Amino acid sequence: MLEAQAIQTANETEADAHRRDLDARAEQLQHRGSDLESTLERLRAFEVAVPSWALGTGGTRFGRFPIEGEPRDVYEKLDDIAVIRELTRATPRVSLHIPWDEPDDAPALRAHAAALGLGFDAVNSNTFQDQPGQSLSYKFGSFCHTDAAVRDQAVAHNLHVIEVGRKLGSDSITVWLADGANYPGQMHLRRSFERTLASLERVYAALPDGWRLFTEHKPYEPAFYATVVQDWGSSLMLAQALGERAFCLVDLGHHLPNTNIELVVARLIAADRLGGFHFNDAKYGDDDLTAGSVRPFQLFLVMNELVDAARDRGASFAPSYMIDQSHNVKDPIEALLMTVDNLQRAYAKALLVDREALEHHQERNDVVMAERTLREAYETDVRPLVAEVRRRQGGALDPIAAFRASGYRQRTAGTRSRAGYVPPQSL
Ligand code: RM4
Ligand code: MN
Ligand code: MN
Repeated sequence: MLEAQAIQTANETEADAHRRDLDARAEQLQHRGSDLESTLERLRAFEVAVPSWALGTGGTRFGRFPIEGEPRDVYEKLDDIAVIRELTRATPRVSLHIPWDEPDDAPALRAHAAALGLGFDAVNSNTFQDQPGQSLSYKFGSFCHTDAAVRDQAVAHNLHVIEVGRKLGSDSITVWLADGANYPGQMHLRRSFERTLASLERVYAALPDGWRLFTEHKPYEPAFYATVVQDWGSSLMLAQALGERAFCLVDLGHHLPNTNIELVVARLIAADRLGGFHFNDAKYGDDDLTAGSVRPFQLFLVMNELVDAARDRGASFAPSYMIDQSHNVKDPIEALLMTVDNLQRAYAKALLVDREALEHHQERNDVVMAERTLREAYETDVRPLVAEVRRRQGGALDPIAAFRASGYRQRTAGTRSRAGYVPPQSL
């Protein structure tokens, strides 16, 4: 946690400038016919889960450059996520990865989280790597494997992950499969999918009451010729075959270049199967960069679909929002603070879209005015709105400035000795 007055002290230095910016924005919005208070209220409802694997410095297969003070275990990761929650007031849940962050004592971890004001979002299974001591290898797949014993092992792992999640108070499991082939002919394209579905059916059958199962598609990597769950169509086929508690998870980095991701989102909403997101950004592939850093307009267009769907569907429309990033060169805490801020900005802009006007222009095929309606919202400087939502909940006007001023990283550098410490996985 931060020291008691850290956020207030940091906010005092920004208070006057913030008030001026907010007043100016309020006047502008009033002039346009938008209501500031109701926008702030809806923006406040936006929450996103932080993945346990994002707090240590990430890496690539070429190397990893750790920083002083990064967390050494899952308890310290939660401590860091609690700091992100204190500063942003928008990250009350953690998405846990098993076995990377497997708790030795789940009730103790749950109590540690609760003391920090945190709960648990979807738990994530891992059959994309062999773990030490594991009897059978996933080299040629897990759920799709030709050998029933390997499939059984992968199913058993997922049931274990559900059990851990149940103890933590989670209510969903995300399954991302690396299963696929590197060469033509290696894998029977239809049968591998059938075996994957049959394995997932066993996981689905074990879901506790009130739980949901998310399948996450990804076009390539680590399989470079064919991936079993390569796209949203395959993911949707699985969800529809499994049952009404199975949904598709959209990781923004899991699309081929130029894919219209907002259209993918719209289709999954239409099928009532959009389960959630892994937010991040990408230039080329599954780059796991800060959400909104490279393609902020795309992020806005995705948020626009979500706000539009919430308007049509009401309270029943509640996808899980999660982050999935790897921080190779930024301090992970600062990267996540930036991420949450970027997500809130994109969401705030989407809230400002004049939907009546947009529909009016769409109905009349007025292309220019329809596009201008979107641009008007996108080009609004919503930073004062996002800061105000944080301030009203006790968070920081400028989370990164407050974080730097707090000295938290210097303190952890002093207290988290790396002697005997095994660094996190490089992906
Ligand atoms: C995958 C996928 C999963 C994540 C792993 C670490 O590419 O995005 O969601 O758990 O990476
Ligand atoms: Mn992901
Ligand atoms: Mn990924």
